[in-house]
Amino acid sequence: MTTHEELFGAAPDGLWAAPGRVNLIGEHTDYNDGFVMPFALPHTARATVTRRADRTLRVHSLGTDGETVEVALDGLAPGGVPGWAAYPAGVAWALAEAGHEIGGADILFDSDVPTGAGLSSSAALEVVTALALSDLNGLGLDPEELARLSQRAENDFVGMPCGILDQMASASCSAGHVLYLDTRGLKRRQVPFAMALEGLRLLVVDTRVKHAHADGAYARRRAECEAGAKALDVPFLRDVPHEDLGRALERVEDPVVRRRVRHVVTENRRVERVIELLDAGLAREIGPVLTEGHASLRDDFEVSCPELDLVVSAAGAAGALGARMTGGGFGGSAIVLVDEAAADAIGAAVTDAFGAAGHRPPRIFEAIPSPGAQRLPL
Ligand code: GAF
Repeated sequence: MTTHEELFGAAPDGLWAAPGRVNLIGEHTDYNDGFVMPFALPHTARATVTRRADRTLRVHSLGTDGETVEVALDGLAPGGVPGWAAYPAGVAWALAEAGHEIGGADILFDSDVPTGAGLSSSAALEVVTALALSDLNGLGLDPEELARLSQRAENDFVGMPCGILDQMASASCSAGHVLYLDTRGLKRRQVPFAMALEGLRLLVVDTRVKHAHADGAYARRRAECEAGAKALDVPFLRDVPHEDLGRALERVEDPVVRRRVRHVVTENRRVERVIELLDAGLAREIGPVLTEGHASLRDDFEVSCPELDLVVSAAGAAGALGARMTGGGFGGSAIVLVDEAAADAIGAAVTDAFGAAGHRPPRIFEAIPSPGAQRLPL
């Protein structure tokens, strides 16, 4: 395997890691100023970095075609860097736009966060870059600043209008905890989530499908939510209280927008229900709330797909406590809450159902709440 020294001719100054995530509940709520509840996966993007004396950024990824991409820090402009390198280059651009002074760097990336699986491989790449450049340039940025700069890179440099869920998860999650995050003001609380202690397991089922046009559909959902907020004369759908939902829906004429509003308002309420149950030590009981959330994403928000629906129905039929798609949707992954003793049988039932439907077998693994971005010993 190519080493940092072979590639760049110098030993790295440091090693950093940032994780992918799953979202337990709170989907498509972040860009509505609402609530989310992710936790970090043990899968990470890792970066070894050497400072350079000039103003050049060289990036290389072990997971891609082997090209080293070289960009001039002073010539960075949105849309100017194609492919995966737009993520780290976008972070360098966002740092400069925010007035931070950074020098050139050589960065070698390696990642085991599955790509295209809805598990935030892009956010992991952004956040690891932001943290490494912050540390190496003595910027001392906190997790919130790292997440905001990474989101800015993705929104304005890469051109994907995501919310801040993925970047905050990667930057600020904590091992053994789920992050309860209010995306309005980024107030957050780390909530203990020790499933094993309660005889539970949370499985990730990566369907290994990514349907086309996902990015365009995401942008459309966001616009529909903005149209809903406008129709209701509120800044964001977060400002529609759950108890006013019936009256609010009567005021939205467009039937599509009405369904989007209903998803967002009920989803924020589901996050609150899950947090109440976790705080009361009733983790088992979150299962039905997860499954209800899936139905809302499938029917009202229309971001699921046959493969994700199959995971949820097959897992439910095999005795799962609850299941839902996680992340943006249109393919990617689902999460399945199971009793530990039933985990293997439920995983096998989902795999069998995929076979019977003519789909490739899914990739199934256990989700262990893991640390957020950090510097590691070399
Ligand atoms: C994607 C986006 F990047 C997040 O910001 C979030 O909106 C999510 O989809 C849906 O909850 O992961």
